[in-house]
Amino acid sequence: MGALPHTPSACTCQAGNVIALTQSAFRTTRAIDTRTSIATRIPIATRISPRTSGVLMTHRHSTHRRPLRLLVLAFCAALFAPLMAVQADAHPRPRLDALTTTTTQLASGLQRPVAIAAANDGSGRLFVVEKAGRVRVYDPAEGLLPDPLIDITDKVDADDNERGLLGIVPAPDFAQSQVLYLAYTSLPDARVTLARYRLTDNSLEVLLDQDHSAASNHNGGQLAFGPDGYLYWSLGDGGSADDPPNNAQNKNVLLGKILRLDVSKTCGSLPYCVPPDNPFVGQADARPEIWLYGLRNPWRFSFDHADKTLWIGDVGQGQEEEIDHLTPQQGGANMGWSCREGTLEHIPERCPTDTPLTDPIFTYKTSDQGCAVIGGYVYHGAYAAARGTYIASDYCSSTVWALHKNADGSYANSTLGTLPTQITAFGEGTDGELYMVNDLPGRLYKIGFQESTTE
Ligand SMILES: [Ca+2]
Repeated sequence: MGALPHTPSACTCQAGNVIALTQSAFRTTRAIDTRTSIATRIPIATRISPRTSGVLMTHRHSTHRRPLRLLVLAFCAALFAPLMAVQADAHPRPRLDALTTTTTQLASGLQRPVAIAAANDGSGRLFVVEKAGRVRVYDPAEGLLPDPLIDITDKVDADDNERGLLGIVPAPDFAQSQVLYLAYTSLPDARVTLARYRLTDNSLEVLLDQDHSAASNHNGGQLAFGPDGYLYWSLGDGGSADDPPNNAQNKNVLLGKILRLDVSKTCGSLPYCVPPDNPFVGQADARPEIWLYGLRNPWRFSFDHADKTLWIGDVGQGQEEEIDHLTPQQGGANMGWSCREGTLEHIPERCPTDTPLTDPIFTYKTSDQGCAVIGGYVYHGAYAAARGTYIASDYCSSTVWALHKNADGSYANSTLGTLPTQITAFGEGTDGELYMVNDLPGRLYKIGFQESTTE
């Protein structure tokens, strides 16, 4: 059985033996990419050790030297004030190379879990999607509840490795409405489907679907509400290899895209509305629902609600796994596939002559360093040194990639060790903490961070 978002022939991971490997590797690995160590990019002002500052501040003053000391302090304050102001305005600067991840197992016994969403109702619950068509509940007080919250297995085509119930997000007003949105491959004709589920009456209302019967891989399936309140949904390119119909570059079809929808109201016969500022509204030969195109299998994406940016993990074919980072002003961007795979030219005759391509901000080698990127989240939890860091991983290598945008627009990256094997998805708690689930092991973990103490 291969990776969920991708079916690599090279990945022959078996659940049992890789778990054992991970338990030991997890504690001992401190894989730092020294070629791109973030330490060299940290401005000097931020490298002042708190310990040194503390010694300075607690040094006993002699009374007669106080005026001179005050002058020195004033000079130092004047010298550093502009730098500190710049730092306060910029992103925080975590020392990525000093961190490793930890995991705490919260639950086991899940059947091929593929997505996590936090209940935004103050309960602290996590909703965990099982590929066959169930939504399970992890309650912090009760653990994993035995009965599913939702069971739509009779509506879900979970054939092959990549079809199934793949995405979930609660409505922004979930606490009152008890509405969730689901993304799945539907029976009987394998359409990738966006639907609204009401817990009040267990009703399922299809909002939008797209034929995906030609091949079973690359279903996409991430759902998230953006900082703008609109619902974003990712769809894979239709599957097979090399995107035979060139769907991703064809704006007339929804495959190989991320869509942006207003699901808070209806428009005419549509059970949703197209936001009027979507990039292709009113344009001939383009579906107005499209926000981004040229994607292969954007299995997992997320928003950083602190700066409103969008992070995408787009699974590669055989050369490069890629991570994209876009501002809200980049709607309409062409992300390159299948003209390019990652940063590499793939099918040159499909490269547009009139449209610039948006490059990934980070890539790694598919066969050497993993098999399928699992896009994650920017961390905003309790561990201060990791805040503001985008965390992603890979289904086969379990490597934790940490990315951070520097003030000059460049990106720092580091690896923070490895996670338990076969990660399929990250989740973000309402408190900014991160979680993960893994495929055949069927476990839910909370992710933490610790400072490395040894070289
Ligand atoms: Ca791309």
